[in-house]
Amino acid sequence: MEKTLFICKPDAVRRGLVGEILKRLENKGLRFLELQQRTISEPEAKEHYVEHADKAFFDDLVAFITSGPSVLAVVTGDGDVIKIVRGIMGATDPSVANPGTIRGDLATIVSENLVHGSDSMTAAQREIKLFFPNLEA
Ligand code: RTP
Ligand code: MG
Repeated sequence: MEKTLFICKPDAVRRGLVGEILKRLENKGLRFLELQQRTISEPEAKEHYVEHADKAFFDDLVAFITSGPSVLAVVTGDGDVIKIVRGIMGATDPSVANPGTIRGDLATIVSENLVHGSDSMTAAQREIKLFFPNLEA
């Protein structure tokens, strides 16, 4: 079964929205192979977001994602799990994310958009290995 890395970012934990967010994935029929609350380290954050290393918002992004505990999950289920999770999340910018999605319903600004989900099979494998190195591939 396909697997994806899912993160409830520090804003989700601070706002007490973890249950609400995870419930949406569970209600869809997805399951958690791993589920862990911890603060992402700066080296992990830089590696995780390496594709954005040259962007103007990179330093703010790293500071934000390391600013407090996150909830990290490996999500699985039937079907195209990576695409399904991205759909439940909604567009990166909450101001254009559709109602019914996590970002569309619960967030307002792009820098605090509550959740992360891997955007491809290659990214999912890389990100799961980064945060859960002991999980079998
Ligand atoms: P993520 O990686 O966190 O799941 O989000 P995403 O795929 O929907 O968006 P991506 O393009 O990968 O951007 C990563 C995170 O960087 C922040 N961002 N800020 N213009 C900006 O200020 C800007 N653009 C992106 C967002 O928090 C986004 O989730
Ligand atoms: Mg991304």
